[in-house]
This record gives sequence, structure tokens and C-alpha cells, in this order.
Amino acid sequence: MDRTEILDALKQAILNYDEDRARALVTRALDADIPPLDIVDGGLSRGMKDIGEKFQAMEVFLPELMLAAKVFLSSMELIEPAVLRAGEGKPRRGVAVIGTVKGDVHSIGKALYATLLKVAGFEVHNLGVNVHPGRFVEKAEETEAQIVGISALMTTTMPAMREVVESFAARGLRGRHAILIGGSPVTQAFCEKIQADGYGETAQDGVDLAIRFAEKGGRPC
Ligand code: B12
Repeated sequence: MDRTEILDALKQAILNYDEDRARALVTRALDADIPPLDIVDGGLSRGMKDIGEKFQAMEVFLPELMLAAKVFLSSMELIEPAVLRAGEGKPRRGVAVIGTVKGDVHSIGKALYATLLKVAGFEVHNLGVNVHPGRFVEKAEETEAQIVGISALMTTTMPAMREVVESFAARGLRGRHAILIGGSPVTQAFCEKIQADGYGETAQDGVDLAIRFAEKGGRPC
């Protein structure tokens, strides 16, 4: 199998909810020296995107989403050590607090963001999912984080991102921590509307922004 065939088969394994096959293909991909992030983007994430579209078209339902997520997370267990190895020896960049907003339990994109921040040299405090706005503030202050990364995967939970920004403002803390937002329904326009400090379309974009903030500060949004 060449690279494209492996990645296509991996996408298909997600669509078939076939955990054993997905893990075997990930091992094969790593053995074939396919970069870990290409395995995620070119295989696993493509599968998740297709499952989301099938869900929207009512071709699959919640149990299938859960199965696909399980295959994704199980595959990530194999990929993560290879990703983290790439970050070994990197200088320490700063501290990041991340979480998924109140009302939202989607964790996969945020977990990927956490991993890539670690690779880039950040100390990461992952607050998990369904995080109350005040919790972001408390943890950011406690850890003196330069970066607060917020994830939302649903249009219905995006307004909670504004609440997080407002919680920092209400305590006079705007400008002290860069508030970065992301997740598939989030846009640059929304970032500007709620006056967050930056939007990352992908986890890697979010890491690049975090590095810029940690190094220079400023408001890229
Ligand atoms: C897997 C999944 C689930 C799983 C989640 C499991 C888990 N542990 O995360 C389960 C089954 C639990 C689930 C539940 C639900 N889901 Co759901 N789910 C998905 C699905 C298929 C994939 C999401 C995913 O993991 N993608 C892969 C990751 C890698 O991509 P990502 O999260 O977008 O992250 C990337 C970037 O966005 C970015 N990123 C993400 N966060 C951040 C943060 C920062 C700071 C930065 C910089 C970057 C960044 O980095 C990542 C990589 O580059 C999506 C479809 C989709 N298109 O998103 C639907 C989807 C998000 N779900 C949806 C819905 C409706 C639901 C439910 C309400 C269903 C129901 N009837 O109960 C519940 C909601 C429960 C709740 N209260 O949260 C809808 C949302 C529609 C909307 N209103 O916007 C979607 C879009 C499906 C659809 N097309 O209709 N879901």
C-alpha cells in the first residue's frame, strides 16, 4: 500500500467503525514514516468529517458518532507518542489553559490542540469539556497562563465563548491572557465580533498564534 492508499483506508476504517483495522493502519503508516500529523489530517479527521456529514443527512445517528469517536481516540493513542517525540528538547514557550465551552462535550479537536501545544513547548492545563466561563478565568490566573484556548463544536455553544471573553473583562483581566478560539463552526468574523484575541482554523494555526502571543503579545485578530 502506498501513502494515499493507507490514508484512504484509514478514513474508511473510521467510516466502518473498525477500531482494530484503524489501529493496524496507523501502525503501518507510522512504520512507513508518514508524518504523524498527516495521518491525523489525511486519514482520521477526514473520516470524522464524513461521519459528521452523514449525521447531518440523517444517514447515521448518535451511536455511530460515538463509535467513530472511539476509533479516532484509540488511534490517537498510537499516534500521540510519535507526535510528542517531535517536541522533545524544544524550549519552554509558556503556559496554556484550554477547554471546551459550557454545554459542549466535544473533546477530540481540543485534545489535538493540547497535544500540538505540548509539542511546541507549552505547559498545558486541559480543563476538559463543558467548562464554565469562570473556570477558565480561575485557572488562567492561578497558572499565569499567557494563552487561553477555547473550543466549541456547535453553533448552539458558540455564544458561551463570548461569555468567557466577558468573564475575563468583568474581572479587569483583558489583555493579560490571549484568548484564542477554534472549532469547526467558529470563524474569524465571529472572533472579531466577540473580541477574542485570535482564531485558529486548525489546531496548528492555533499553535502558531499561541507562539506569536507568547513571544510578542499584540492582538492579531
Ligand atoms: C465526534 C462527534 C461527536 C461525539 C464527540 C466525542 C468526543 N469525545 O469528542 C459525540 C457522539 C459525543 C457527539 C455528540 C453530539 N454531537 Co457531535 N459531532 C461529532 C463530529 C462527527 C466530529 C467532531 C470531531 O471530533 N472532529 C474531528 C476534530 C479533529 O475536528 P475539530 O473538533 O473540528 O477540531 C479541529 C479544528 O476545529 C481545531 N480546533 C478545535 N478546537 C479548537 C480550539 C482552539 C483554541 C483552536 C485554535 C483550534 C481548535 O483543531 C482541530 C484540528 O485541526 C462532528 C462533525 C463535525 N463536522 O465537526 C459532530 C457535530 C459537531 N455534532 C453535532 C451534534 C448536533 C451533536 C449532538 C447535539 C447530537 C445529539 N443529538 O445529541 C451531541 C452534542 C452533545 C453536547 N452537548 O456536546 C453537530 C453540531 C451541529 C451544530 N449545531 O453546530 C455536528 C457538526 C454534526 C452535524 N453535522 O450535524 N458528537
